[in-house]
Amino acid sequence: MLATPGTPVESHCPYCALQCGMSLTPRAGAPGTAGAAVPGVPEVQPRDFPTNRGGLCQKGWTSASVLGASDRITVPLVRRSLLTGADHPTDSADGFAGSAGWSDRPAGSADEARRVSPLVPVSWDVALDLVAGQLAGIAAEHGPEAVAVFGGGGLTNEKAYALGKFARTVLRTPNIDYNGRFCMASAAAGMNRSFGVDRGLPFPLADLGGAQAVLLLGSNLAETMPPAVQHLAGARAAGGLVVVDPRRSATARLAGDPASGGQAGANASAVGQAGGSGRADGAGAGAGAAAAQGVHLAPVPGTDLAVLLGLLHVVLAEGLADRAYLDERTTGFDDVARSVAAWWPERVETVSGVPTADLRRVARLLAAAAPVHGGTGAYVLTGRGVEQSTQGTATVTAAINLALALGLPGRVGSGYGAITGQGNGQGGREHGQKADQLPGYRKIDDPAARAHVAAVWGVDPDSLPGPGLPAVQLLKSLGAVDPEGVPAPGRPRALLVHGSNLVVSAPNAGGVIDRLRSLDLLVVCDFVPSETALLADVVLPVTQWAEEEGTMTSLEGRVIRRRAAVRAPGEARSELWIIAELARRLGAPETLAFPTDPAVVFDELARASAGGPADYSGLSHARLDADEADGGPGLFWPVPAQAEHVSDAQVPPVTSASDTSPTALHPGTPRLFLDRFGTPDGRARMVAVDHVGPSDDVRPDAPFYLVTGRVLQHYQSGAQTHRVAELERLVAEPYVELHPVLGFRIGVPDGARVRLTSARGRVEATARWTDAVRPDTVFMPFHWSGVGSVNQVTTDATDPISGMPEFKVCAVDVSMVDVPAVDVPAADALGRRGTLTKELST
Ligand SMILES: Nc1nc2c(c(=O)[nH]1)N[C@H]1C(S)=C(S)[C@@H](COP(=O)(O)OP(=O)(O)OC[C@H]3O[C@@H](n4cnc5c(=O)[nH]c(N)nc54)[C@H](O)[C@@H]3O)O[C@H]1N2
Ligand SMILES: Nc1nc2c(c(=O)[nH]1)N[C@H]1C(S)=C(S)[C@@H](COP(=O)(O)OP(=O)(O)OC[C@H]3O[C@@H](n4cnc5c(=O)[nH]c(N)nc54)[C@H](O)[C@@H]3O)O[C@H]1N2
Ligand code: SF4
Ligand SMILES: [Mo]
Repeated sequence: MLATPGTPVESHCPYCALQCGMSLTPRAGAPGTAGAAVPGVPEVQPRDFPTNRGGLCQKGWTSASVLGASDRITVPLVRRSLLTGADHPTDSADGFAGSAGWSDRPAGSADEARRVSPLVPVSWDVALDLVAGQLAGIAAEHGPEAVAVFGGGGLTNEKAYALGKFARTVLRTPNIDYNGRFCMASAAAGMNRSFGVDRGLPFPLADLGGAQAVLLLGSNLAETMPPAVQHLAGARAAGGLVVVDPRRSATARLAGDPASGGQAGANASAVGQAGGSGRADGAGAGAGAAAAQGVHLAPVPGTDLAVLLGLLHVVLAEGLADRAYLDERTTGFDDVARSVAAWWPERVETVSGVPTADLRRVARLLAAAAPVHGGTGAYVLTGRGVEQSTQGTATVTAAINLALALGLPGRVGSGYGAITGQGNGQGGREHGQKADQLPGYRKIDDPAARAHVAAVWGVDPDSLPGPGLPAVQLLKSLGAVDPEGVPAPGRPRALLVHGSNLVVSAPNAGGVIDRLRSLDLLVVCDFVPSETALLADVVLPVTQWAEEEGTMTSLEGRVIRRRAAVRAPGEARSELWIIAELARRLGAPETLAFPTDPAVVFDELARASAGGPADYSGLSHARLDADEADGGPGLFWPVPAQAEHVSDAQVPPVTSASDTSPTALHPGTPRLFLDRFGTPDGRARMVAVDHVGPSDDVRPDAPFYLVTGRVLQHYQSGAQTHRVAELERLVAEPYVELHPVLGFRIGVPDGARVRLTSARGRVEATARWTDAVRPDTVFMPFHWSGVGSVNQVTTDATDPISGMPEFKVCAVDVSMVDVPAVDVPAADALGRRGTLTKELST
């Protein structure tokens, strides 16, 4: 149901996992409101929601403009050379809103006609028949595993679920994984191993407000979730905010440190800026806040594990552990205690550069905040800075061990959490688009899980494939030929991409682009011509957030509703419809249903999840709507269908006022682990881990650390935010942060063009001098493509347990670029499929 003009629709921001509440008001009289033929851009206003409390960041404020992007894809596109005569479009057809179409460009390397053939608009029937025909042919000749699927943590729960079901039942391929492998995999692996359940924050975010200390490892919350900073106010006031980051990030400045004079609000330039239009960013997000209090530790990149082992060493050596809690609620403590014995502070300082005095101070500060010592509570939180590492799972484990030793997890007002990143980064890892997983966070190799889900789907459990390859290995395995050009049977030859811009965001992106090139068929669903869409054989236009219904699961595990406010432009369709149409064309029997109504898909998802760790069986769109209308507290999973089915009920069952049935509804689980952990014996497992260091360490020919991350104004690959003029104006080009001492030493002045070279490739950008980075380290955000794409340089080495790539740290050489390279689109720079340029209409 679409909104009427002037009537606000309550929904959430399309971008990050904070899922700030916003209301979308279709403009009165504007096109795109109910009954109108073309899309509109609704007005965005923040609304009060527990994570953002009325705040939005610049991306949220400007998010609606992407709905009306001038190069929005509005019809299916196919390489002309793949079409038979009858399918050719008319010359006047135009697949892009507001553009004059796309023209051919001379071929870079013309060894394959298809690679240089332009993308042309076609009807849905032509596009879907072509995709289904090619997929069927490839699977018939090379086996079902020759078709692979790549999903995304931005997809709604319904889409992620439908995609996993489609892959396992129609394509019957094991090869499905998603970009959450780049994002959440190490946190997930660590939490599953230690707690038996992976919900990023096992408590509501607002709980942080009462804590006396918060240890933030590798998270730049002040730029990546600005409105969330208000939840740190209590810890800051108590002098207990500890930020671990090799950079003095905007978040580190909230903790204050000697180099910035311990000043409050020093982060104003990063978080306090007002989107260029006088708007305030997240409420209380830094500027003007009370005197910043806390500690900033700036370890050598990739040495956080040593720091955590050292912190636990001090806690144990000084008798600060919560022994009663350890005895009652954990196993494995003795092993862990032995393993940290060798990490005395002086050794940690040698490895990480963190002074022993700081280490002791932080250990004592955290212990003092712990309930066992009469504190009001402490949290240990991790972000991508420590998780995107070949020892990411080990580092998360060490963070959990520290929290357990202090008696924090499973206590109201204390705990461990991982700060989930993408909009549906939490739900996206629960419903079956992950290589090793079935809906409800079930394991695909568990016979009972297979039987349950197969029964919901109406298929034989034996017909379900087993685990597939995790993302980085999957991408490396793609292609009809191997990297040496030799035909290689058994590799995936077709790839369907839903919600990821791999060309920009995958590690060692040059290699990924080569693998994408070597496919027989690349199909990309997107709403804008991302760099990955520009490499595709078929591009299918999809709806965006404000044009569709569904659910998302926030970083706290709260299941929330996404609602449609405007109509989608042209022929853009929901992925649910695309999946259903492909399933039908691929001969799925009537009994194998692919509903297109998100509420109906959700009901099936709920049944499939019943009894799994992420149990949504007590939820429906109607219940979520009613809870919100009643001003309810929100519903956090697990929410089993029947209250009595919950083994770990933390709150007494309630009957909803809006529900007339006599059955008690489960109220959801805002706080996990209060009585027991999700392990078979109910105790948290402490696992001994050790520090090894980054896979690509500094050496004479690559003497500097490169760390990568984000900037406030841009989101991920930039496919969306580069299309927002206001954000582009604020951060217009790729840049590299380097310390003035380094700049002097190697002769790279501020503002010069600088080149970073690694064993994989090179990247060029503008040098920005700042003393916020260590002199041995450079920092670059990953939001750009082409010569400014830092993932041309990053390593694709992965964590042995989680499969997560080491985005955060690698070794580079840094040099001055004398002659600026010509900045060309990524696809074109690679001299093949990128044969399209957009002609600007004049
Ligand atoms: N503006 C913006 N916000 C976003 C996103 C975005 O693209 N843009 N993306 C969303 C998503 S998907 C995610 S996953 C989150 C990510 O949110 P964060 O984890 O906060 O983001 P990053 O900037 O990737 O990394 C955080 C910090 O890690 C530091 N770091 C790098 N190497 C190391 C190291 O070895 N040790 C330590 N301790 N720190 C290190 C970096 O300097 C950086 O300041 O943000 C979400 N929010
Ligand atoms: N060097 C470096 N690289 C990194 C990281 C880092 O810190 N450093 N961080 C990594 C992390 S944490 C992440 S999460 C990844 C993210 O990187 P990507 O996976 O590339 O994520 P996005 O840029 O959000 O790309 C999403 C794409 O899908 C489209 N899209 C959005 N919603 C939908 C939808 O509902 N359906 C479809 N079909 N398309 C949609 C968008 O237009 C966009 O083109 O990047 C990773 N890469
Ligand atoms: S913090 Fe995240 S959810 Fe909130 S407005 Fe910004 S991008 Fe959107
Ligand atoms: Mo992410």
